[in-house]
Amino acid sequence: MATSGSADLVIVANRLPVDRVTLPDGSPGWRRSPGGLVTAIEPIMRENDGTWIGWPGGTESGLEPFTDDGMDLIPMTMSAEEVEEHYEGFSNATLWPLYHDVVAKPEFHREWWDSYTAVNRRFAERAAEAAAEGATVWVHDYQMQLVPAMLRELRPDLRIGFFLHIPFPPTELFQQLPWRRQILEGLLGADLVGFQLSGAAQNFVRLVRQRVGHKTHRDVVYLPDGRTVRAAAFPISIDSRGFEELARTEEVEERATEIRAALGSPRKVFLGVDRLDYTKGIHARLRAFAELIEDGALDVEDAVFVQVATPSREQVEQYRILRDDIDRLVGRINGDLGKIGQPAISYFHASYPREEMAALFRAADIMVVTPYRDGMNLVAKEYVACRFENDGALVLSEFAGAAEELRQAWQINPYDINGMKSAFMEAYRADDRDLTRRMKAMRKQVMEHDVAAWAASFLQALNDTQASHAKIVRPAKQG
Ligand code: GDG
Repeated sequence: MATSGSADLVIVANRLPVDRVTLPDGSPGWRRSPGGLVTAIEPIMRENDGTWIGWPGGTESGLEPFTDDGMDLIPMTMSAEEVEEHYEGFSNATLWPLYHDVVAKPEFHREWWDSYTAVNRRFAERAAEAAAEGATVWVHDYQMQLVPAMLRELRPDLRIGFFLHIPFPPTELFQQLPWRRQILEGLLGADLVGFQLSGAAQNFVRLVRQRVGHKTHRDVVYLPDGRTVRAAAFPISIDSRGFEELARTEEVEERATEIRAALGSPRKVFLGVDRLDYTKGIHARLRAFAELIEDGALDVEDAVFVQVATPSREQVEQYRILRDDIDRLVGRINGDLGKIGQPAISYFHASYPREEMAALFRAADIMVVTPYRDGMNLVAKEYVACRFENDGALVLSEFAGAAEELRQAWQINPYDINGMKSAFMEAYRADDRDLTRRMKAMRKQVMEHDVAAWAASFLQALNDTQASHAKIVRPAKQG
C-alpha cells in the first residue's frame, strides 16, 4: 500500500478549478474558473480537509501544490504529447463522440489509448499519495475512467466514487471500443458509479454482465472477491439561488435592457448558448429558424436569434470543421435574409463573464437548447433559474438529460427540423398564462434540486456503500 497523505476527501478531475494566467505584473498566477462543481464541492472540501487533483491546462511542468482560498490544489503536469493523445485524442476524439451516440465518427488509435492509460495511472498514483487512511476519493468524468481500479489496487482502504458527466452509450455503440473491457473494469474499481440518468446506469450494469461476466442484480454488481459496486443516477444541477440572485441585480437587469435595445427591440429574442460542439445541434436550430423567416412565418423585424458559441477544443479537427460550417451557415442566412441593421442571426464566437450570461438569459424570450445528445445541459437550468418572473419559454431537446426534469419545456427532436420549427412558433405565440404555468413548474424543479443537493446526495450514497474500513465524509456546515 502506498504511504497515505492527509486529505479525507480527494477530488480527481481532468481539470483543476483554476486556470494558469499571467498576472498584470507579468508573473504567472492562478485565476479561479467559476463552475457549479467547485461552488458545490468547496464547502464539503473545507469540512473534510479536501484536496483537488487536476490539470491546470498548458504544458508547464514543476508546478507545486498550493492552497487557493482554503482549498488544497495539486496541479498535474501533461506533456504536449499527452495533451494531444490523452486529452484531444482519446478523451475528445474517441470517447466524446462514441459516448454521444456517435454524432461524429470516433477515431481509434492505439497510441492514444496508451497515453490515456499512462495519464490515468499518474493521476491515480497522485491520489493515492494525497488520500488519508480510509479517505473518500471522488473521481470525475470520461477522461479518468481507469483511475478507480488503478487507485483501488494501490489503496484498498479508500472509499471510491466515480461520476460520469456525459451520457453512457447504449451497449451496441460501446461495443465498438477496442478497450471496452478495460474501461468497464476501470470503473468497477469504484464503490459507486454515478450517471446523469438511470438509463445510463442500466446500460453500464448490462454491459458489465455481458462483457465482463459479473453477476448483477438491479443496480448492484457482485465481484468475485465479494466486493459490490452500485450504479445509480444523480442528475447534476446548478447553483440555482446564485444564478437567481445574479439575475436580480440592477446591473444585470440594465444590461438585459441594453441588449434588447441593441438588437433593435424586436418583439421576441431567441437565444442559444453552447460550447461550440457538434453534439449541441447548433446547425440544425439555426436552419430551422432561417426557414421560418424564409417561409414568412417570422420576420427579421419581429424576431432575432442570438447565438453565443464559446470556443472549445480548437485543436481537434472536428471542432475546426464545425466552426467553419457554422460561420458559413450564419453568413449565408444573414446574406440571404437580413436587412440593413437587422441580421437574422447575431452570432458570437466568444466567451463572456457570468454577469453577461445572466443578462442574455434575462433578455431572451425563447431559450433554444437542441443537442443531439447531452449528459444534462446546464444552460437549460440556468435559463430557468434566471426567469424569476416566471416568464420566458424553453425549447429543449428530448436528448438532453435535462429533459427528464424539465417536462414543461417545449420538447423537440433535433433531427426533426419541421417539428423544431413548430415548437419555435408555439413558443413564439404562447400566451402569458401558458408561459407562466410552464416556467413555474420548471423553476420549482430547478430551485429545489440544486448542485449542492446533488453533491450531498452523491456523497451520502457513497458513504452508504459498504466499503470496509473507510471513514464517512462529513456534510458541509450549514450557513
Ligand atoms: C458537460 C456535459 C453536463 C458556456 N459559455 C460560457 C459559459 N458557459 C457555461 C454555461 C454552463 C456551462 O458552461 C456548460 O455546461 P453544459 O451542461 O451546458 O455543457 P458541457 O460544457 O458540455 O458540460 C453536460 C455538464 O458537463 C455538467 O455535468 O450538463 O451534459 O456535456 O454552465 O453557462 N459561462 C461563462 N461564459 C461563457 O461564455 N461564464
